[in-house]
Amino acid sequence: MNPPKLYYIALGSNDGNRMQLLQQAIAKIYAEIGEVDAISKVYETPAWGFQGDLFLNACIAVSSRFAAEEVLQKLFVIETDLGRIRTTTERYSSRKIDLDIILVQDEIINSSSLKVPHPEMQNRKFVLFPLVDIAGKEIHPILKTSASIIKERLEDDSSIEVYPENLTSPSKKYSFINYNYIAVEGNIGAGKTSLSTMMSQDFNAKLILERFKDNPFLPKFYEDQNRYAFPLEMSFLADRYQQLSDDLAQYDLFTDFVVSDYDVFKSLIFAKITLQEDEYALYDKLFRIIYKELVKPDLYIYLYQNTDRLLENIKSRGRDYEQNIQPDYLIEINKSYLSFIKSQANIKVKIIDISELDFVNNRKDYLQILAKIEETITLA
Ligand code: PH2
Ligand code: MG
Ligand code: MG
Repeated sequence: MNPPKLYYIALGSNDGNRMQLLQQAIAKIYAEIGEVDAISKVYETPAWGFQGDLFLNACIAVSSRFAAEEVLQKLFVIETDLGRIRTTTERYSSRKIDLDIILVQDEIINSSSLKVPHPEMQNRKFVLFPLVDIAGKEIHPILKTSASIIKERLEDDSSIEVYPENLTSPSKKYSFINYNYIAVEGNIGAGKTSLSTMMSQDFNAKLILERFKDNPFLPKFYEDQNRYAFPLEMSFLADRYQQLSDDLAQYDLFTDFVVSDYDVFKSLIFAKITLQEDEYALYDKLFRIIYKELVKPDLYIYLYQNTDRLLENIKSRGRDYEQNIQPDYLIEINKSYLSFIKSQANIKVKIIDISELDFVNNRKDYLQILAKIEETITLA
């Protein structure tokens, strides 16, 4: 999961209800592209390079996990949704909304569809004034100078006025960041690692990921279940106990916010399915002793995903030893999780049905999941 990148996006409008169009564009950028970290003042400027009505211009900083080409495509769709009509005849014409990528961190992009930094930025007051409000110190990766210095060197002598209204940020404040420890659970391939990684990036949380790769019994187990189930489950339990007790001890659970992509109880859930009855009885005894010692999550999230999509995800992530997993096995794991969840009176659990969602590729779906997590705050 790529960490978010910081995009500076210039907004302009000289046709229709300009202020409303800028605000609507920001709302859509927040819903489709990423967190809006900063918003400049609004400036009124004469149309530059063509005859037309006065523009309102502004600039925003957006942190997004999407690649620049994807962001460009999404901006294009937002422009169209807001009534932008592109004429092919003239170079410039009046427009309801124009959304341009100005800077993407220190990246230089030179594709046929996208040039970053925006090749005209150093010549335009209507870009640099708002940009410097929020990004004065950012260095232009080709000119090797800061946005503030580029602004001082401007030769554009057109007029520019601060507009007396401000744009507002659509960003939400979430109370769930006050939890100390959230565990994200779910079936194999449900998206536990993706969701916990995204949350840790966006909310500055410490991330604990299961070290599944290190388990030497896992590939053997998928070859010969009966023979390797017990050592597999024992070694998972030992690893999980060690990791959670080490990692959780490392953080100050009163000040840090920790997210993990598993909860230690999964050991018992899997053991119940994979072990013989007598083996399971022994395993359960050991599990209870270990479980007592561990910090429990303040919130246990269960991502429910349907079997077909689990199988698709398992296929597309391509771990060799997982490729023979059968639908029945996944169905049984899901049942086992749900019966565990029912039996837990002392842990706050939130089941989130993600079978109709794609939170990795679709930010609206991700925001919907965050809203569901936020609901748990008001639950007793
Ligand atoms: N955008 C243009 C051309 N001219 N002039 C002003 N004042 N503001 C703009 O945003 C603008 C422009 C091409 O995108
Ligand atoms: Mg433009
Ligand atoms: Mg444009």
